[in-house]
Amino acid sequence: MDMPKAFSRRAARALTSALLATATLTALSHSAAAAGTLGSAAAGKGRYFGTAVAASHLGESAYAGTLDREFSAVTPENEMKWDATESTRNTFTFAAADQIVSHAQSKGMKIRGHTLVWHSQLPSWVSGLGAADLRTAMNNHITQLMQHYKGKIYAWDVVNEAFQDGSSGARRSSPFQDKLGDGYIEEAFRTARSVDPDAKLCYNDYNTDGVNAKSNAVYNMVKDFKSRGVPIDCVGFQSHFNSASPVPSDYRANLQRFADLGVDVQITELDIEGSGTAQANSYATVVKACLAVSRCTGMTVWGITDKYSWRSSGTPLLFDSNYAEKPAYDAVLTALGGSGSGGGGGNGGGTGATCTVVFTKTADWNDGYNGQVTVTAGAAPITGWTTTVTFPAPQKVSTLWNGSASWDSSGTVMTVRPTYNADLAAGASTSFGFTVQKNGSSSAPTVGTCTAS
Ligand code: G2I
Repeated sequence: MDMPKAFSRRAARALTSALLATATLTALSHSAAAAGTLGSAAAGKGRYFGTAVAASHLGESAYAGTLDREFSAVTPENEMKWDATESTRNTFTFAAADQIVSHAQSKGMKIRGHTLVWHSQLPSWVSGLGAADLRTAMNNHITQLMQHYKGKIYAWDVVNEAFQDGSSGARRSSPFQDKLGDGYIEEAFRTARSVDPDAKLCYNDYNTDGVNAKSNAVYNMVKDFKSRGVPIDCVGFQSHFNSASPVPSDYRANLQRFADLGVDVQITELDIEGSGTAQANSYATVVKACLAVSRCTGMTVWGITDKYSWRSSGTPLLFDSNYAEKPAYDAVLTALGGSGSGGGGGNGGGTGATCTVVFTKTADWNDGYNGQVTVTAGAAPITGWTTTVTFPAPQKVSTLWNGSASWDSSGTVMTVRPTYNADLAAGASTSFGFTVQKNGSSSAPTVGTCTAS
């Protein structure tokens, strides 16, 4: 009885689905809320769970399917960088980044903008400029990007990796540092605030995850910014770990000391090389650290599948190259308060029963909107489905049609099962809809997993 893990997971899901079909509404609510996905489990803790995304993979159904099922936030991996958006001075190219942004928006995902001012992936024309021209170009670049995405970005990495590694605590040499001096960082943040006052403005770096000379230097800069009223809202901790650079023992304490300065903290590019239990344990440590710091607003892994990771050979992510959930996935889900086994995932029954869900806003007015979720069966016919819809507080659902709802204890996660529309032929769709009172929040809800039987 040595079953491969993926098979036993699917079998467990089939069993879960079968049980759900006959369970009471209350039991349904508990089971579905406990199962969850990374995004829905994180939402239960008031956090987002994001991933870096490459526009070039969005057409791959397993890639987009895993993204849509599991994640509640995205960061374009390369598409918003300077070389991608302004390779020629003052000619802006947004197509690839726009693709990610509209995909994320259609799913109600948060978007982190990455990154405005960085020494790397900088077109050569920038390094050729004199100081005055460089200042103009930097502010223009910030302005054009932030204006293009105004109102759509949760947080921008305004300045990325501006400090040196090692014990010096010094700024890294770059065209900005070398020609404009220390003040360029402050200037970038001030310009950013003036363009999109609603976006959170972050400083983002690596090797700053524990208390060390580099993180001390960033800490002192943030402290200085806060004391002088320079606009900064958050600090990103990239968290690229491996055996040479493991999760530091003072990781949580380091996040906390930054939060204590009055900024949010976010884990922005998490990946941990390794495999099996050791990798899973390290991931759990990181997630628990974020959950222990109330101002840690969310975490982002630096990619979905090992096959597309920037360090693929180190297998640092939560899904293997076939998109199977790794032990690290289970550990993260469990740490987030979801269930690491038998729950989650978009693929339902062991007989090949699967379904997917897509949310669309069908009407929008001052204090309310109508939403519709389309449920589509996969390659096999299905006889039942359930899915979750998570609403940003304080939104309230006033009516639901073509589905039957149960709610989690927080009143934000609605689990929906069919009324008359449980049976779907392979590839066929049904939909349910609802009216929502905004109560001041216009954000879109997030659809969770679709589980079929
Ligand atoms: O290096 C890991 C990350 C460190 N922090 C900042 C992040 O922005 C950075 O991401 C990586 C991307 O994951 C890579 O995908 O940044 C690299 C560039 O510094 C990205 O690599 C580049 C390759 O160097 C290019 O040759 C390639 O054209 O990706 C490009 C697009 O595939």
